[in-house]
Amino acid sequence: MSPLTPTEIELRRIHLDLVTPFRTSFGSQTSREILLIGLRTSEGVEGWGECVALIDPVYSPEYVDGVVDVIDRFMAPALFAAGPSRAADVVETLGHFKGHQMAKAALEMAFLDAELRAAGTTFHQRLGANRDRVPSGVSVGIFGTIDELLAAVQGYIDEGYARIKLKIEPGWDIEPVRLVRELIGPETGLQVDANTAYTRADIEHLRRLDEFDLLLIEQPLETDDLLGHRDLARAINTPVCLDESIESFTQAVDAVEIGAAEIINIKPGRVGGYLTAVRIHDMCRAKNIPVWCGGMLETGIGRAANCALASLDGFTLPGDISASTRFYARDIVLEPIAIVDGHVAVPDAPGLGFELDNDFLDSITSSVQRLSP
Ligand code: OSB
Ligand code: MG
Repeated sequence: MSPLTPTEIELRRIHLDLVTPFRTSFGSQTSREILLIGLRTSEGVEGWGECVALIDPVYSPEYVDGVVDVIDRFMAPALFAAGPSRAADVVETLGHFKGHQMAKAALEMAFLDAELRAAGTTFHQRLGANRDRVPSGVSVGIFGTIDELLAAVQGYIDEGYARIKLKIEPGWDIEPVRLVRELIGPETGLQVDANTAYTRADIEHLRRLDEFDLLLIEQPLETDDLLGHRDLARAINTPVCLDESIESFTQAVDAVEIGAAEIINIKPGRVGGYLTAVRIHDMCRAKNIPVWCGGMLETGIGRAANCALASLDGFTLPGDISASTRFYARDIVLEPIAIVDGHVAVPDAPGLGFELDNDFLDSITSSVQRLSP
């Protein structure tokens, strides 16, 4: 990969309505305000990244306005000052700024897309991944009634999804899981995600999930409660998987080492970028810890990149890589991710693997800010 010299970093905010409200233990979303990063370079190359930060700091500390601020004031100036850079240099260039993983990841992603396009290479090739399609799982929100939940799950089963993930919280756990397991039968993969809604006092309660043969329970306890997750993992049979708690390579190593993470949900945005995600994947593979690719309701930009990442061999569980239509009536890319036989195809276009639908993108753009050296 040849280094690229950034001449402009575009911060573009877009608005997209969700096809159906998505409720988790941290809140309900009906639309998304997403930050896209456009990178232009003196070599005449363009690349795009998608920031996975939500509009409020309710999943992690980051939120869209904060990301815009930290990029505008600190990160873009550092990248301009660094001059010609490869995507692999971005982590180090931004390394002296603490935290802000999603901001860093989105910037690295734009460099990655640009340099892959310049080289005429796909992300999949660069990763040296073997599979050309990956199984597709779907994340199902919390509903007002069990009937609505079962109807939604049946719809996803009819679409062919390879596994179902149910969002849970206290008061919406054992019974919904029991009824969904009855509906989908013993063969279809089923897992749950609590987004930190439980405490160490709930260990006995969560043990009741053991009878449903779940693939895993994702992030039951608080983000910083690694020892609580270790104790839970020892107490129940359902494998404990961490999402929110893993914000870096080191945290992944430590969580595995102490037995707090029996499985890891790898989200590139949460860990500071795709290249760090690959390092976590490699480490987990060496330690026989299964990983899967999480989702953050991405547009076709992030979805394309996630498909390529998830085609690495260590991603042995289906990811939250659903069809674009799971969340959006119309995607911002020309070839939205689609599901065929329960799988999504790994993109084979140079770059991260998407082409923007520029007319539609412009029509949903709420603001554009252009940063230059
Ligand atoms: O915890 O995995 C999560 C969406 C937003 C924030 C956090 C999470 C999720 C999901 C949806 O579960 C995953 C997807 O994009 O399909
Ligand atoms: Mg999660």
